[in-house]
Amino acid sequence: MSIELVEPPHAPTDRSRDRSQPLSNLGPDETLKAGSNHLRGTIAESLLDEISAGITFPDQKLLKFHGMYQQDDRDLRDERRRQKLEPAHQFMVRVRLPGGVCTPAQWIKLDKLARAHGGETLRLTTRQTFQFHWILKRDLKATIQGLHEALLDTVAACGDDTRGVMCAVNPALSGLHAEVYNMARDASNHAAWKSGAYHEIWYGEKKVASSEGEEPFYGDTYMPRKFKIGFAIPPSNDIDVYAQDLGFIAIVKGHKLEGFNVAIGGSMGRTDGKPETYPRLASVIGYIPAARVTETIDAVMSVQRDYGDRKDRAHARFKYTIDDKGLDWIKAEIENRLGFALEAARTYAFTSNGDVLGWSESDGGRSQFTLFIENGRIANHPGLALMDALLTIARIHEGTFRLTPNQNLAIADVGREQRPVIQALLEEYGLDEQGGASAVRRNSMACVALPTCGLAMAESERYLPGLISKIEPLLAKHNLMDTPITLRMTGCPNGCSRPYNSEIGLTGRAPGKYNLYIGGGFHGHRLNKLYRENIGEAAILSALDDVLGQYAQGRRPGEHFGDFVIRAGIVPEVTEGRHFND
Ligand code: SRM
Ligand code: SF4
Repeated sequence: MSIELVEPPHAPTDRSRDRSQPLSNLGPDETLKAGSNHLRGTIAESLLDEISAGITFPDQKLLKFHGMYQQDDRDLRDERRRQKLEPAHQFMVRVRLPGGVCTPAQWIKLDKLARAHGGETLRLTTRQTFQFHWILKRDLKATIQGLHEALLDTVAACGDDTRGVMCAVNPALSGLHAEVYNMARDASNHAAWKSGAYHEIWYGEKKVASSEGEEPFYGDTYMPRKFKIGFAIPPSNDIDVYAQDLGFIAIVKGHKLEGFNVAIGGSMGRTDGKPETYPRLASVIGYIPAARVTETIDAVMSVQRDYGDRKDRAHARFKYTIDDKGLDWIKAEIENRLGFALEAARTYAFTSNGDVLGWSESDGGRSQFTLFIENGRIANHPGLALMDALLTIARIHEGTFRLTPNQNLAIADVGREQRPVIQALLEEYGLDEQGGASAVRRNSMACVALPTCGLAMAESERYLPGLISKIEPLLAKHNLMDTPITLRMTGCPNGCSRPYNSEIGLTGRAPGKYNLYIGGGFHGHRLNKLYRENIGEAAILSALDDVLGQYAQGRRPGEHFGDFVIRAGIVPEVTEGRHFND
């Protein structure tokens, strides 16, 4: 069944595009959204079709707004093609989990669903949520309804909307964390799309007629592209606030939240060989009192909604709107919509974008254990029953879990009496020592890539642990095993592990081939620079041996690797402007 691509009848609330432009002049995704009956499309029918394990192409696109992606097992692709079979379709399901906070009861449910439908694995993502992979079409509804029982959903986890709203996982200040986390949760609820499509398709509810229009903010065509929001609490920049389309940097006096500096226009995605696409770090444009967060979200998002490129999706992120129109123009337009001028940005300082691993104290006598989870993969690995261990902990844990932006997991809000119980379980499962990993491994991230990601050009999650095992002897040789250096790998240039602001970045070009970037800022404040292009493992190790050796010899006390390679002239600094890093 095809979707009718017609001008929607309920235009009055649709401020989501320049109405002087006929739909036919816009990109195909715009006409698809506009004709989708607010994201219903024919998803319900596609789910019932028993002939294919997949769904129609337009429904695949709409399904993203519902937090799900049709994928296929790429390890099996060639063999199935040879056998003239359709690809081994399955679905990735991404949970909406603002700030990465979940309860033990929710964990138990997620674990159960993953064991029943998700290949007995869960994946913690770089935006603090869970992904299920390997879900078959026939199990999608049961999965979503199971999440619903645990008060979770997948609305807007993907698609041209707000995505997962991030929040710093600040172990030291639990009162402040609670306050800012509540704002992140409210922001997610406020900015998520509102159509009844989700309830009708996944929960089987009847359509409710409304005179107001289903999407008072988004209209019929939603955002031009994904839009990402995050809340940072200095001195930790764990959420990588400069990689967000809209970032809020908490300004705190004592332990009291005063307001936020506002940063706009961050994003990582780029395409090899297309210099008109580039990563850009967000620009700080001013300060707002804490009470103004919601209206600021509306003002900033509406500027992008109304001025973002709706013809060319490769040019549709907010960063391009800002660079095309000029930062001053965008800021003035935001202030115009807000009805007040932003105050001058307040002083703040970040010190790192990593996690503090192990036990740390919170105020009020509670503590938190942050567990290093290599690349966010939760499964029962040979010799490490990680999934079982976390389920056992969830069964007795009385606090919360916090998923970190570095794909790690904090067992948070642990009371005094519970701490020894949790410690004993960590020891029983061999999770207390964190495996003697190098500081580089503990500060590493890899995106999912193969075999599920349809865009991967090279391995990432399955390859990085082994590569680090080969880098570690070099670190040992240069006496750098305990020196934190951020290392991030992706299987393509899209930047899902935020590789372009790491001190060492590796982005996949082809099977076994990567671009090597160095010189990013230790706390995510500076883009790195292309150092070697399209190289294989031997060349990566040789290049790293050389630059790590120079760093070990020439660094100043406390100097980070990224800062050193710039000071030593190994790569030039990526400065203001369009932020090109290749
Ligand atoms: Fe991402 C697309 C995985 C964080 C930039 N990302 C994808 C897809 C859905 C592939 C696709 O479109 O078919 C990947 C699914 C792989 C799989 O099998 O699961 C995927 N992205 C991920 C995750 C799971 C990586 C991870 O290992 O944790 C992260 C999920 C975050 C979440 O919970 O919402 C993830 N993606 C990011 C980030 C980091 C961030 O947001 O902090 C970025 C860079 C920031 C940015 O948006 O620029 C990112 N993903 C992209 C892009 C490039 C976007 C662009 O504007 O250029 C794509 C491709 C696209 O959208 O066309 C993409
Ligand atoms: Fe897939 Fe590329 Fe994102 Fe990795 S960076 S998950 S390969 S889209």
